Amino acid sequence: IPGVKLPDFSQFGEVEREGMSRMMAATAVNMQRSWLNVPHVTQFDEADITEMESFRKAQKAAGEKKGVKMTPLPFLLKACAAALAELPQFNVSLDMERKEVVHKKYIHIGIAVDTPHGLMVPVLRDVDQKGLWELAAESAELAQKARDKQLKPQEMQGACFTITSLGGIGGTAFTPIVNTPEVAILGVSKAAMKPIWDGEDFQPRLMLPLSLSYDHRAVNGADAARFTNLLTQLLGDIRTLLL
Ligand code: CAO
Repeated sequence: IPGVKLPDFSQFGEVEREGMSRMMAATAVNMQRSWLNVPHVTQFDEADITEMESFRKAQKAAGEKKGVKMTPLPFLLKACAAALAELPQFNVSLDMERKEVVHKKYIHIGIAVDTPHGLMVPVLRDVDQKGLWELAAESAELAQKARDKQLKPQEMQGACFTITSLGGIGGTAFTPIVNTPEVAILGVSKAAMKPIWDGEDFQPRLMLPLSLSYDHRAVNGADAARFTNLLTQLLGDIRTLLL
């Protein structure tokens, strides 16, 4: 690709140069690799999490006893694990050299963690086999290790899918970059109370914006709509996660 020729910025005003950290340089290469290799499409949807949130808030005392904070993230992990099991075309990698699709029989999910030294993506293993408390404790521990630069290389490997949640910060939607060789990533924005028509009236419902970016070589648009549909069903009635 044509390079970007930099002008001498000092002709426009004062500037200062600073070396990139190793992590910033590595992230830049990975992002560009994904951006250039993967034909990206992003599917948007909204999940009604009114009941999920009242259940989550009701766990506050139990969480204090256990020393674990229940955020929306464990519910998202569980719902994504169920969707990956139900729609296994999302749990693959493409081997373009051998013209093969690699189907994975395990469900490991990466979580994007914002740290002072850059973006890190620790991986929770066998998410389908774990409960919400276990996922809450493990994701908090991995996020803390990421912030403390204590993650081991194997704790950042093997993800089938990634969740990137900006819900604690804000925004209504975004278009995440697929963490190739995974074929999809779920972006989560900030839940907001909205008037939703129930057929007779508008009801105040807490709506969670979802942005699913996917590799269009591996997944087609109809499947992406099925995936976000399924996520909205699972998050809309978390009892279905038990089925
Ligand atoms: N909508 C509204 N509120 C949300 C929310 C959402 N979608 N998701 C989380 N929140 C709330 C939490 O409930 C919590 O509020 P309370 O203290 O009142 O319960 C608050 O926001 C903070 O949550 P958190 O961010 O500490 O916890 P989390 O489990 O939601 O997220 C983690 C953990 C590691 C994903 C997060 O800390 C983080 O690093 N996010 C940024 C990821 C990122 O940078 N992505 C971009 C990658 S591409 O450049």
